[in-house]
Amino acid sequence: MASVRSDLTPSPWGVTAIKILVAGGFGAGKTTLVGAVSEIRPLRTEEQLSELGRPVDDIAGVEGKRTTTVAMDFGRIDLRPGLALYLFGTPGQDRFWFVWDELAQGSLGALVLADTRRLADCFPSVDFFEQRGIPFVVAVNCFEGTEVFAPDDVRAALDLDRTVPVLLCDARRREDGKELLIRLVEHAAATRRAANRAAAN
Ligand SMILES: Nc1nc2c(ncn2[C@@H]2O[C@H](COP(=O)(O)OP(=O)(O)OP(=O)(O)O)[C@@H](O)[C@H]2O)c(=O)[nH]1
Ligand SMILES: [Mg+2]
Repeated sequence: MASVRSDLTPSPWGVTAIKILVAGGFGAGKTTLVGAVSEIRPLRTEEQLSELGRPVDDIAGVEGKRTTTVAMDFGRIDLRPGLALYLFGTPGQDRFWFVWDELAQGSLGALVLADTRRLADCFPSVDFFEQRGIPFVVAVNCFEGTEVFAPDDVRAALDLDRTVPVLLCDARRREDGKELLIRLVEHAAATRRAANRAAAN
């Protein structure tokens, strides 16, 4: 897969391209978020959930779900003129883990979507980005009818570092998605500055 440059140096034609991953557990709303914010028609790789998959596809809590991502989602948004974000949505199910390393190459950071009905499902994403030193923001997707938890409670439950932003969102709302992406880019830039300072001392 061709990698997308995700440093903050503009290309010769003046556009800075940043690669962002949208991760999180099965059914947390990754495909929905990429589709909501993308300014191009998003690429999706959705397949029907089938009776055969029932023993391995745990749809408890998302019983209305009919399809699942089997490779990736792809979208693009210009946060401002000259700053393009390329969004790569990961597949949520364990059996597609093998594509994650490839997808993560060259990424500036990640959004980790969390569903508080199945919070533990986002642990593997959190571990993945922590282990690789990839900055991430946790976005709690507030599905209707579910209990709303304060961001600090979610941070404690996930045992996150206090520097990791935790935000509430509705993955279907474009404005929420944009806000998350802005926070992520700011967080990644702050993380990089802190690392550079530490290296200089
Ligand atoms: N009510 C509500 N439904 C949502 C929201 N976000 C996603 N959904 C629905 O929840 C289901 C799961 O969303 P997806 O975007 O497919 O989730 P996903 O994380 O891409 O799922 P996988 O690729 O299978 O891991 C879909 O039926 C969406 O329409 C939300 O914020 N509120
Ligand atoms: Mg999906």
